[in-house]
Amino acid sequence: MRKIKIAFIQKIPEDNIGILQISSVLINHGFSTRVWIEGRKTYNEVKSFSADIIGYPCYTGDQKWIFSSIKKLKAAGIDAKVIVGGPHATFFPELIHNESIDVICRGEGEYALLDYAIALEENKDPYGIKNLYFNINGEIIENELRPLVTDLNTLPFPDRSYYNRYRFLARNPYKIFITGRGCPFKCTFCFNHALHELYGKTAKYIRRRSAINVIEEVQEVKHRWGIDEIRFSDDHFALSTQWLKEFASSYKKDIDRPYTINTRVDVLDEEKISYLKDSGCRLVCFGIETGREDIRNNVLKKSIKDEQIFKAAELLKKYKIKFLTSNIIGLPNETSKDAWQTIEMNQRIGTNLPWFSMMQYYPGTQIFKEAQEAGLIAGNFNGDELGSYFKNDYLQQNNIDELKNIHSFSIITSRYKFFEPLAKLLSKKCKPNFLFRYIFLFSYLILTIKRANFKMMRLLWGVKYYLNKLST
Ligand code: B12
Ligand code: SF4
Repeated sequence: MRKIKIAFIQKIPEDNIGILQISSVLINHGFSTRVWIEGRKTYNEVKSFSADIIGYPCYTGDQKWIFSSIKKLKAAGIDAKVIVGGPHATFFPELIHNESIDVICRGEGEYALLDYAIALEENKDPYGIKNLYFNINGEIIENELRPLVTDLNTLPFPDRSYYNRYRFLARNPYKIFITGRGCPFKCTFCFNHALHELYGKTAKYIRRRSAINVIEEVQEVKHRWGIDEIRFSDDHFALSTQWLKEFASSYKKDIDRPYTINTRVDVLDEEKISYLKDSGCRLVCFGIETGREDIRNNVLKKSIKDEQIFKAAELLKKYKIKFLTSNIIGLPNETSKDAWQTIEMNQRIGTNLPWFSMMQYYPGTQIFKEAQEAGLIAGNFNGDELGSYFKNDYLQQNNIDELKNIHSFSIITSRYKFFEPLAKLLSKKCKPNFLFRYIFLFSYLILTIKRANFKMMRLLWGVKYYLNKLST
């Protein structure tokens, strides 16, 4: 066993596959690691663990939480190297200028953090390690990116051993899995095109684990901790017919649990849907984004036609698979008429679970640049204002109040058309207010309960989860 110890601290009690994956690579190389979900006892426990390196995964909007967590580390007398990775560190490497951070990791973290831990273990100079930026008393060192992990089957399964300490997570009926990395599309609002560009055209960006490798991992988790339902968090689960065919036949035989996936409608055909149905897929999530086909394709570069959405919805209904749609309100220069068109499209296809976010402008994305150039977001915007998918208080657009109201009524009017005339009137005439927000929060709660397919035991788990969150 090596001397150097690595602690990870995450904010929310969900399986964070990124850090679990890095942790398993470190363990395989003889390092001790541990993952904490931040709570009251965390800092004392991290101190007793005597961590040498403390790693944080950072999503845009989480940076303030990370800074406050680092302060608590220092207050507890913990003197370890702090490394921040994940999407925000990748697209906003300026984070390294914050003096409380020693290192940031851009892109994939497995072998970058491993090399860093080895360098500290062996007292070697770490400053040339690829993917890493260093802040040495104000002097910044920036290293280039290393190639992506090409064969995902070579990675050990994510280290889920923190289930042994967080029993409520072990009992979580939903387990999250990732079967691949990368997406071939270039939607302007998503991190994929930005990451692809960062790695360059020649990089093998789209990678998939073999179906057998995935089934083996699911079997192991099912055996050790139990699984009620699976959420495959891949951006595109149904990309390849051959992969899906192989997966579906083993899954039914060896796992046999309901599952949910994300995919695009243009890749869904009857053959794929039949494999999904036969193997137990309960819910398919896909993006409509906006009901305006021209905006969807010209501004968002989604490359999805309305007719492809209608066709996929019909096929999913034919096979009795429920569907959740992702929709966005608050696109650049969006009018209230455009936003209502999005809601009307959901009414028309009979979406079971219409999910609506307010547009999030993440640094590094094409749409962020365009909105900034058009003066829709302030020049010094650095993502600190981002936080929840459902808020956007920084878009400098005249109709932002009306758009916020439409968002508040979006779920309810997508399901109940008769509510639309009143919702239109209220959205136009009133300022955003707490009553409208409560209407949104209530409809979102119902959507979440339906999405989770709650049974009594799951409901009890959900209550325990929140009590646990409150007590930590
Ligand atoms: C599943 C998922 C979720 C789940 C679980 C999140 C979690 N904590 O794991 C839920 C639904 C809870 C969720 C919530 C959110 N998510 Co989310 N999510 C995803 C999704 C679909 C998969 C994540 C995943 O497991 N990827 C696979 C792993 C292997 O990759 P990875 O996480 O990027 O990790 C690698 C590197 O980033 C790096 N790395 C990551 N952490 C660290 C830490 C250290 C120390 C180091 C060295 C390296 C490192 O190494 C890892 C291995 O190579 C991604 C999209 C995607 N395809 O990645 C979006 C994504 C990560 N989410 C995103 C966002 C914005 C969020 C939210 C902030 C949304 C919100 N406003 O509430 C929250 C934040 C939650 C939180 N604080 O943890 C964005 C991030 C964009 C950005 N610029 O930050 C993404 C990229 C989607 C997008 N639309 O662009 N999410
Ligand atoms: S298809 Fe989905 S995952 Fe792929 S780039 Fe577009 S939004 Fe991102």
